[in-house]
Amino acid sequence: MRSLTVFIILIIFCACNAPNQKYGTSFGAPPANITSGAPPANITSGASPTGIKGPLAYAPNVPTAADGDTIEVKFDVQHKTFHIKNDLAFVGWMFGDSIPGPTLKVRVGQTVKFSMTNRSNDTMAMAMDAGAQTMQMPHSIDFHAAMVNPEDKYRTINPGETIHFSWTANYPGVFMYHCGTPMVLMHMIYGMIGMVIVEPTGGFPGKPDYEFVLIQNEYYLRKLQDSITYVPDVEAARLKEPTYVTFNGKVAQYVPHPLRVKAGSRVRVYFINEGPNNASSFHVIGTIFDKVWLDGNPHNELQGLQAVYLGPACGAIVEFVIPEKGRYTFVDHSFADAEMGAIGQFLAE
Ligand SMILES: [Cu+2]
Repeated sequence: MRSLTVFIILIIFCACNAPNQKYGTSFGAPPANITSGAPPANITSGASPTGIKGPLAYAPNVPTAADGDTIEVKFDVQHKTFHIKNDLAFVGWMFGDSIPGPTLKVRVGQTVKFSMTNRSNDTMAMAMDAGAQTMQMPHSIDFHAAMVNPEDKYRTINPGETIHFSWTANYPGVFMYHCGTPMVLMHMIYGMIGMVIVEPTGGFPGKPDYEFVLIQNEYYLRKLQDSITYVPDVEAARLKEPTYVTFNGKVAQYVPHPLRVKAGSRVRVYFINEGPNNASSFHVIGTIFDKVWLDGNPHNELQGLQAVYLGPACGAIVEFVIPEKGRYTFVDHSFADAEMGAIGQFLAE
Protein backbone atom coordinates (compact mmCIF):
# COMPACT_ATOMS: atom_id res chain seq x y z
CA MET A 1 0.00 0.00 0.00
CA ARG A 2 2.81 2.36 0.95
CA SER A 3 4.69 1.70 -2.28
CA LEU A 4 1.49 2.37 -4.28
CA THR A 5 1.11 5.78 -2.58
CA VAL A 6 4.73 6.66 -3.35
CA PHE A 7 4.19 5.57 -6.96
CA ILE A 8 1.09 7.79 -7.35
CA ILE A 9 2.88 10.78 -5.80
CA LEU A 10 5.80 10.19 -8.19
CA ILE A 11 3.44 10.11 -11.20
CA ILE A 12 1.76 13.38 -10.15
CA PHE A 13 5.16 15.02 -9.54
CA CYS A 14 6.42 13.99 -12.98
CA ALA A 15 3.26 15.15 -14.74
CA CYS A 16 3.44 18.57 -13.09
CA ASN A 17 7.10 19.06 -13.95
CA ALA A 18 7.18 17.59 -17.46
CA PRO A 19 8.10 20.00 -20.27
CA ASN A 20 5.16 21.04 -22.43
CA GLN A 21 5.53 18.38 -25.13
CA LYS A 22 3.14 20.01 -27.56
CA TYR A 23 4.63 23.48 -27.66
CA GLY A 24 8.13 23.05 -26.19
CA THR A 25 9.28 24.67 -23.02
CA SER A 26 9.84 28.19 -24.30
CA PHE A 27 6.85 28.60 -26.62
CA GLY A 28 4.62 31.36 -25.30
CA ALA A 29 6.80 31.80 -22.23
CA PRO A 30 6.80 35.25 -20.70
CA PRO A 31 9.76 37.50 -21.54
CA ALA A 32 12.88 36.98 -19.44
CA ASN A 33 12.56 40.32 -17.68
CA ILE A 34 9.11 41.47 -16.64
CA THR A 35 8.93 45.00 -15.30
CA SER A 36 5.93 45.27 -13.04
CA GLY A 37 4.79 48.57 -11.65
CA ALA A 38 6.37 52.02 -11.77
CA PRO A 39 6.81 55.02 -9.46
CA PRO A 40 3.57 56.76 -8.43
CA ALA A 41 1.90 59.00 -11.01
CA ASN A 42 1.76 62.69 -10.32
CA ILE A 43 -0.67 65.33 -11.47
CA THR A 44 0.24 68.92 -12.19
CA SER A 45 -1.86 71.88 -13.20
CA GLY A 46 -1.02 74.98 -15.19
CA ALA A 47 0.63 75.50 -18.55
CA SER A 48 2.09 72.56 -20.42
CA PRO A 49 3.39 72.33 -23.99
CA THR A 50 0.58 71.78 -26.49
CA GLY A 51 0.59 68.97 -29.02
CA ILE A 52 1.69 65.36 -29.08
CA LYS A 53 5.23 64.03 -28.93
CA GLY A 54 6.93 60.65 -29.33
CA PRO A 55 7.20 57.78 -31.84
CA LEU A 56 3.64 58.36 -33.05
CA ALA A 57 1.73 58.29 -36.35
CA TYR A 58 -1.92 58.49 -37.33
CA ALA A 59 -3.43 55.41 -38.96
CA PRO A 60 -3.00 53.94 -41.53
CA ASN A 61 0.66 54.96 -41.07
CA VAL A 62 2.94 52.86 -38.88
CA PRO A 63 5.22 54.88 -36.58
CA THR A 64 8.95 54.21 -36.37
CA ALA A 65 10.24 53.08 -32.97
CA ALA A 66 12.70 55.39 -31.23
CA ASP A 67 16.05 54.26 -29.83
CA GLY A 68 16.89 54.36 -26.15
CA ASP A 69 15.87 52.66 -22.93
CA THR A 70 13.43 55.47 -22.12
CA ILE A 71 11.23 57.38 -24.53
CA GLU A 72 9.15 60.47 -23.83
CA VAL A 73 5.55 60.46 -25.01
CA LYS A 74 3.13 63.35 -24.64
CA PHE A 75 -0.61 63.29 -25.40
CA ASP A 76 -3.26 65.99 -25.35
CA VAL A 77 -6.95 65.36 -24.96
CA GLN A 78 -9.17 67.79 -26.80
CA HIS A 79 -12.80 68.24 -27.76
CA LYS A 80 -13.11 68.98 -31.43
CA THR A 81 -15.45 68.63 -34.40
CA PHE A 82 -14.69 65.41 -36.27
CA HIS A 83 -16.10 64.36 -39.65
CA ILE A 84 -16.73 60.63 -39.87
CA LYS A 85 -17.91 61.17 -43.44
CA ASN A 86 -18.47 64.18 -45.68
CA ASP A 87 -21.89 65.16 -44.42
CA LEU A 88 -21.68 63.91 -40.85
CA ALA A 89 -19.76 65.49 -38.01
CA PHE A 90 -19.97 65.46 -34.24
CA VAL A 91 -17.96 66.96 -31.41
CA GLY A 92 -15.56 64.17 -30.55
CA TRP A 93 -13.34 63.74 -27.51
CA MET A 94 -9.96 62.69 -28.80
CA PHE A 95 -6.39 61.87 -27.96
CA GLY A 96 -4.23 64.10 -30.15
CA ASP A 97 -6.00 65.37 -33.21
CA SER A 98 -8.05 62.50 -34.59
CA ILE A 99 -10.19 59.43 -33.99
CA PRO A 100 -8.58 57.02 -33.39
CA GLY A 101 -5.76 58.77 -31.52
CA PRO A 102 -2.13 58.46 -32.63
CA THR A 103 -0.57 54.99 -32.77
CA LEU A 104 2.43 54.67 -30.45
CA LYS A 105 5.29 52.29 -31.21
CA VAL A 106 7.63 51.06 -28.48
CA ARG A 107 10.03 48.14 -28.07
CA VAL A 108 9.97 45.39 -25.48
CA GLY A 109 12.01 46.63 -22.51
CA GLN A 110 11.58 50.33 -23.29
CA THR A 111 10.16 52.55 -20.56
CA VAL A 112 7.59 55.09 -21.70
CA LYS A 113 7.82 58.34 -19.77
CA PHE A 114 4.27 59.49 -20.41
CA SER A 115 2.36 62.67 -19.82
CA MET A 116 -1.10 63.78 -20.90
CA THR A 117 -2.90 67.10 -20.58
CA ASN A 118 -6.68 67.38 -20.44
CA ARG A 119 -7.42 70.37 -22.68
CA SER A 120 -11.18 69.93 -22.72
CA ASN A 121 -11.44 73.40 -21.17
CA ASP A 122 -9.52 75.36 -23.78
CA THR A 123 -10.64 73.42 -26.84
CA MET A 124 -14.31 73.51 -25.86
CA ALA A 125 -14.90 76.88 -27.50
CA MET A 126 -13.61 75.63 -30.87
CA ALA A 127 -15.94 72.70 -30.68
CA MET A 128 -19.07 74.74 -30.02
CA ASP A 129 -21.18 73.77 -33.00
CA ALA A 130 -24.76 74.96 -32.95
CA GLY A 131 -26.61 72.88 -30.43
CA ALA A 132 -23.80 70.46 -29.77
CA GLN A 133 -23.51 69.18 -26.26
CA THR A 134 -19.97 69.87 -25.25
CA MET A 135 -18.45 70.56 -21.91
CA GLN A 136 -15.35 70.49 -19.81
CA MET A 137 -14.85 66.87 -18.97
CA PRO A 138 -12.54 64.77 -16.81
CA HIS A 139 -10.50 62.18 -18.77
CA SER A 140 -7.88 59.48 -18.27
CA ILE A 141 -5.90 56.90 -20.23
CA ASP A 142 -5.63 53.13 -19.85
CA PHE A 143 -2.76 51.41 -21.71
CA HIS A 144 -3.44 47.70 -22.23
CA ALA A 145 0.28 47.32 -23.06
CA ALA A 146 1.30 48.30 -19.50
CA MET A 147 1.47 46.41 -16.20
CA VAL A 148 0.86 49.07 -13.55
CA ASN A 149 -1.63 49.90 -10.82
CA PRO A 150 -4.65 51.27 -12.68
CA GLU A 151 -5.96 53.09 -9.59
CA ASP A 152 -2.81 55.19 -9.68
CA LYS A 153 -1.70 55.52 -13.32
CA TYR A 154 -5.08 55.44 -15.02
CA ARG A 155 -6.74 57.93 -12.70
CA THR A 156 -8.95 60.69 -13.99
CA ILE A 157 -7.64 64.21 -14.40
CA ASN A 158 -9.65 67.42 -14.55
CA PRO A 159 -9.57 69.99 -17.34
CA GLY A 160 -6.30 71.90 -17.23
CA GLU A 161 -4.43 69.13 -15.41
CA THR A 162 -1.54 66.99 -16.68
CA ILE A 163 -0.85 63.45 -15.49
CA HIS A 164 2.71 62.06 -15.55
CA PHE A 165 3.55 58.38 -15.15
CA SER A 166 5.80 55.75 -16.68
CA TRP A 167 5.37 52.15 -17.79
CA THR A 168 7.60 49.53 -19.38
CA ALA A 169 6.63 47.37 -22.36
CA ASN A 170 6.91 43.65 -21.52
CA TYR A 171 5.03 41.78 -24.23
CA PRO A 172 5.20 42.31 -28.00
CA GLY A 173 1.97 42.86 -29.87
CA VAL A 174 -0.83 45.27 -30.68
CA PHE A 175 -2.65 46.74 -27.71
CA MET A 176 -5.44 49.23 -27.32
CA TYR A 177 -5.50 52.33 -25.21
CA HIS A 178 -8.63 54.18 -24.24
CA CYS A 179 -10.06 56.63 -21.77
CA GLY A 180 -11.08 54.78 -18.62
CA THR A 181 -13.15 57.50 -16.95
CA PRO A 182 -16.71 56.46 -16.06
CA MET A 183 -18.91 56.05 -17.94
CA VAL A 184 -16.21 54.31 -19.98
CA LEU A 185 -18.69 53.35 -22.70
CA MET A 186 -19.54 57.03 -23.21
CA HIS A 187 -15.90 58.16 -23.37
CA MET A 188 -15.13 55.44 -25.90
CA ILE A 189 -18.03 56.23 -28.23
CA TYR A 190 -16.95 59.88 -28.16
CA GLY A 191 -13.69 58.70 -29.79
CA MET A 192 -11.18 58.09 -26.98
CA ILE A 193 -9.41 55.07 -28.47
CA GLY A 194 -6.05 54.18 -30.02
CA MET A 195 -3.33 51.55 -30.55
CA VAL A 196 0.11 50.76 -29.14
CA ILE A 197 2.44 48.53 -31.17
CA VAL A 198 5.12 46.81 -29.08
CA GLU A 199 8.01 45.43 -31.17
CA PRO A 200 9.82 42.34 -29.93
CA THR A 201 13.53 42.66 -29.20
CA GLY A 202 15.14 42.69 -32.64
CA GLY A 203 11.87 43.67 -34.37
CA PHE A 204 9.01 41.58 -35.75
CA PRO A 205 10.14 38.60 -37.84
CA GLY A 206 10.11 39.05 -41.63
CA LYS A 207 10.11 42.09 -43.83
CA PRO A 208 6.83 42.91 -45.57
CA ASP A 209 6.69 45.27 -48.56
CA TYR A 210 3.90 47.37 -47.03
CA GLU A 211 2.64 47.96 -43.51
CA PHE A 212 -0.64 49.55 -42.44
CA VAL A 213 -2.51 50.17 -39.21
CA LEU A 214 -6.24 49.41 -39.25
CA ILE A 215 -8.30 50.18 -36.15
CA GLN A 216 -11.95 49.17 -36.06
CA ASN A 217 -14.52 50.97 -33.94
CA GLU A 218 -18.27 51.52 -33.67
CA TYR A 219 -20.06 54.87 -33.59
CA TYR A 220 -23.42 55.35 -31.94
CA LEU A 221 -24.93 58.66 -33.05
CA ARG A 222 -28.23 60.44 -33.16
CA LYS A 223 -29.19 63.63 -34.91
CA LEU A 224 -30.21 66.54 -32.74
CA GLN A 225 -33.69 67.83 -33.53
CA ASP A 226 -33.78 70.74 -35.99
CA SER A 227 -30.02 70.60 -36.32
CA ILE A 228 -27.39 69.29 -38.67
CA THR A 229 -25.38 68.18 -35.68
CA TYR A 230 -25.02 64.63 -34.41
CA VAL A 231 -24.21 63.56 -30.88
CA PRO A 232 -23.08 60.21 -29.46
CA ASP A 233 -26.03 58.16 -28.22
CA VAL A 234 -25.28 56.28 -25.01
CA GLU A 235 -28.61 54.43 -25.08
CA ALA A 236 -27.89 53.02 -28.54
CA ALA A 237 -24.45 52.00 -27.27
CA ARG A 238 -25.99 50.18 -24.30
CA LEU A 239 -28.19 48.29 -26.78
CA LYS A 240 -25.14 47.57 -28.98
CA GLU A 241 -26.86 49.09 -32.02
CA PRO A 242 -24.18 51.05 -33.89
CA THR A 243 -24.92 53.72 -36.46
CA TYR A 244 -21.57 53.27 -38.21
CA VAL A 245 -18.61 50.91 -37.98
CA THR A 246 -15.30 52.14 -39.36
CA PHE A 247 -11.67 51.38 -40.09
CA ASN A 248 -9.51 54.25 -38.82
CA GLY A 249 -12.42 56.41 -37.74
CA LYS A 250 -14.11 57.30 -41.02
CA VAL A 251 -16.90 55.52 -42.86
CA ALA A 252 -15.62 53.44 -45.82
CA GLN A 253 -12.77 55.93 -46.37
CA TYR A 254 -10.52 53.45 -48.21
CA VAL A 255 -13.06 52.77 -50.95
CA PRO A 256 -12.72 56.17 -52.66
CA HIS A 257 -9.11 56.39 -51.42
CA PRO A 258 -7.75 52.81 -51.52
CA LEU A 259 -4.50 51.75 -49.89
CA ARG A 260 -2.10 51.37 -52.81
CA VAL A 261 0.22 48.38 -53.10
CA LYS A 262 2.08 46.53 -55.86
CA ALA A 263 0.78 43.24 -57.25
CA GLY A 264 2.72 40.33 -55.76
CA SER A 265 3.72 42.25 -52.65
CA ARG A 266 3.54 41.11 -49.03
CA VAL A 267 1.35 43.26 -46.80
CA ARG A 268 1.32 43.39 -43.00
CA VAL A 269 -1.65 44.88 -41.18
CA TYR A 270 -1.55 45.84 -37.52
CA PHE A 271 -5.21 45.37 -36.66
CA ILE A 272 -7.20 45.99 -33.51
CA ASN A 273 -10.90 45.90 -32.75
CA GLU A 274 -11.55 48.69 -30.27
CA GLY A 275 -15.27 47.91 -30.11
CA PRO A 276 -16.49 49.08 -27.68
CA ASN A 277 -19.14 46.36 -27.98
CA ASN A 278 -19.09 44.12 -31.02
CA ALA A 279 -16.74 41.52 -32.49
CA SER A 280 -14.93 41.85 -35.81
CA SER A 281 -14.27 39.21 -38.44
CA PHE A 282 -11.54 40.82 -40.53
CA HIS A 283 -11.21 39.44 -44.05
CA VAL A 284 -9.52 40.50 -47.29
CA ILE A 285 -11.42 39.38 -50.39
CA GLY A 286 -9.10 37.64 -52.86
CA THR A 287 -6.34 36.45 -50.58
CA ILE A 288 -5.60 34.38 -47.46
CA PHE A 289 -3.77 35.42 -44.30
CA ASP A 290 -0.68 33.22 -44.45
CA LYS A 291 0.41 34.47 -41.02
CA VAL A 292 -1.76 35.64 -38.14
CA TRP A 293 -0.21 36.61 -34.82
CA LEU A 294 -3.01 36.78 -32.29
CA ASP A 295 -2.78 39.97 -30.26
CA GLY A 296 0.26 40.71 -32.44
CA ASN A 297 2.57 38.36 -30.54
CA PRO A 298 4.66 36.23 -32.96
CA HIS A 299 4.46 33.38 -30.44
CA ASN A 300 0.74 33.12 -31.21
CA GLU A 301 1.07 32.25 -34.89
CA LEU A 302 -1.75 30.78 -36.96
CA GLN A 303 -1.47 30.02 -40.67
CA GLY A 304 -3.79 30.03 -43.65
CA LEU A 305 -6.76 31.92 -42.18
CA GLN A 306 -9.61 33.35 -44.28
CA ALA A 307 -10.62 35.72 -41.47
CA VAL A 308 -9.51 36.62 -37.98
CA TYR A 309 -12.27 36.86 -35.39
CA LEU A 310 -11.60 39.42 -32.69
CA GLY A 311 -13.71 40.53 -29.77
CA PRO A 312 -13.51 44.06 -28.38
CA ALA A 313 -9.96 44.84 -27.16
CA CYS A 314 -8.50 42.00 -29.24
CA GLY A 315 -5.95 42.55 -31.97
CA ALA A 316 -3.83 40.69 -34.49
CA ILE A 317 -1.00 41.25 -36.90
CA VAL A 318 -1.90 39.64 -40.20
CA GLU A 319 0.25 39.11 -43.28
CA PHE A 320 -0.80 38.18 -46.77
CA VAL A 321 0.34 38.37 -50.36
CA ILE A 322 -1.64 40.37 -52.92
CA PRO A 323 -1.54 37.80 -55.72
CA GLU A 324 -2.08 39.95 -58.83
CA LYS A 325 -3.33 43.34 -60.04
CA GLY A 326 -6.78 44.34 -58.92
CA ARG A 327 -8.93 45.76 -56.16
CA TYR A 328 -8.97 43.74 -52.95
CA THR A 329 -11.82 44.75 -50.71
CA PHE A 330 -11.34 44.27 -46.99
CA VAL A 331 -14.29 44.02 -44.64
CA ASP A 332 -15.58 43.08 -41.27
CA HIS A 333 -17.17 39.88 -42.60
CA SER A 334 -20.00 40.36 -40.16
CA PHE A 335 -21.62 42.05 -43.16
CA ALA A 336 -23.93 44.30 -41.19
CA ASP A 337 -20.73 45.99 -40.02
CA ALA A 338 -19.42 46.21 -43.60
CA GLU A 339 -22.73 47.87 -44.59
CA MET A 340 -22.28 50.34 -41.74
CA GLY A 341 -18.84 51.40 -43.01
CA ALA A 342 -16.29 48.70 -42.05
CA ILE A 343 -15.14 48.30 -45.64
CA GLY A 344 -12.08 49.43 -47.60
CA GLN A 345 -9.84 48.45 -50.49
CA PHE A 346 -6.27 47.67 -51.41
CA LEU A 347 -5.55 48.73 -54.98
CA ALA A 348 -2.80 46.57 -56.50
CA GLU A 349 -1.14 47.93 -59.65
CU1 LIG B 1 -12.40 60.53 -21.42
